[in-house]
This record gives sequence, C-alpha cells and structure tokens, in this order.
Amino acid sequence: MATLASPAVSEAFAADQLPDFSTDSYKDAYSRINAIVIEGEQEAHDNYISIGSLLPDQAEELAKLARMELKHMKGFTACANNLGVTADMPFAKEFFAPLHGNFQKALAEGKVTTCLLIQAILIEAFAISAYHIYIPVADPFARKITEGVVKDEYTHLNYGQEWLKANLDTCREELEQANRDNLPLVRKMLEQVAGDAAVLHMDQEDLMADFLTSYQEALMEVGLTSREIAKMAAAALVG
Ligand code: PL3
Ligand code: FE2
Ligand code: FE2
Repeated sequence: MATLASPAVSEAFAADQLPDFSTDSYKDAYSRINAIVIEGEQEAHDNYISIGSLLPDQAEELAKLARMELKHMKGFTACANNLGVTADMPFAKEFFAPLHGNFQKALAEGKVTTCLLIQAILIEAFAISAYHIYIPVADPFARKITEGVVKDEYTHLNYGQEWLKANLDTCREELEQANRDNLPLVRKMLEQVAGDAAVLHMDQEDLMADFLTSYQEALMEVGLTSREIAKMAAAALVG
C-alpha cells in the first residue's frame, strides 16, 4: 500500500512545486514555449481578420476578437521580457506551419467551417488547456497575465461553437473532414511541446486531458452526439 512517505507520492508533490525561473534550462525551454504562444496569438489575430473577409456581416465582431489576440500577444511578450528571455520565433513559425498551411488553403477555398474549426475550436482549445496547466506553475507576473487571457479565449471558443451550431445542418460533413485533417496535427503539436513544457513543470497528460475536455465540450455545444464526438476524437488516434 502506498503511504505518505512512498516515493511515488513525494514525486507527485515535487511536480506541483514552482520551478526555478532563473535557471538556464528554464529560460531555454521558455524561449520556445513563449515563442509558440506569441506566434499563436499573432496567427489567431490574422485568422479572425481573414474569417471576417468570408463573413462580411460578422467582420466587426471578428475584428474585436482579433484585437484581443494582439493584446494577448503583447502580454506574453512582456512575460518573456520580465524573465530576461528572447523568444525563438523561427522555431514557433515552423511549429505552426502545417496548421497555418491548412488554414490558408481553406481560406482560399472559402471554407468557413474549416477555418472556424481550426482557429476557434482546435487552436483555442489548445490554448485554453495550455494556459490552464501553465497558471499554477507560472511566475507571479505571467500568472496574472495568463489568467486574464484565458477568460478571453473562452469568448473565442464560444464564437466558433455558436456559428457551427447555427449552421450544423449544412456544415456537418465539412466539419468531420476538417477535423480528420487537423486534429492529428494538434496531437503532434501537443507531443512536440511536451519536453519543453515538462521543464516548466507542465504535465503532458494533464495537457492532453484538458485539451480533450475543452474540445469535447465545444463539440457538445455545437450539437454533436457523444458518439459523433468520440468518432471525431478517434481521428487523433488514426491520423
Ligand atoms: C489563440 O488565442 C491563442 C493561440 C496560442 C496557442 C498556444 C499554444 C500553447 C503551447 C504551450 C504554452 C504554455 C503556456 C506558456 C505561456 C508563456
Ligand atoms: Fe489569444
Ligand atoms: Fe483566442
């Protein structure tokens, strides 16, 4: 039987401790994770503006969402400055390239459903899970900023949910195909950040679990059944 003194238990406590934010290894991992977040916020801004070009009557509302993303980007830039870290932007651009390419292709084809699934569901659920797991192990400055950001991200997720829900009859098939094409990419992205995230004391399984929770809840709101959602989630295993 496990007792309080058993190694498994004390390791579990150690994982909850705050990291030493001043070490070279922390700063090195942070230079990539922070760059991913900055690039993600910048691309989110651009993506909402682009979606506005496909939905002209929504352009004003989408421009508001886009503005929030720029504010997030500035906040996370300040987090790096505060720690004396320079974000590795070329790394982050490459990290987003496959998803970015799929978004641009869908945009060129006028596929609103695909664009919204990529940005407002998959990327926002990814961001929400990452920020949730980061907040308890962040330095105090970054924690405050991230807490403010995560509230906004729910507004963005909600926007995507509502549009897809209102258009479900006509977008179901495109939604399933877009999910098949993009959920495997998000799974790979979660795997790629795992090593650096661990240095920040963020646990990979917690990240995955939180992502899947936001993703499932979003699809439930859209109006899909549990079975349909399970089938969509299975795309991450097959892809
Ligand atoms: C859209 O609003 C935001 C898109 C951002 C994508 C974020 C990916 C997160 C990767 C892991 C980050 C941990 C949090 C660290 C913050 C400096
Ligand atoms: Fe954001
Ligand atoms: Fe967002």
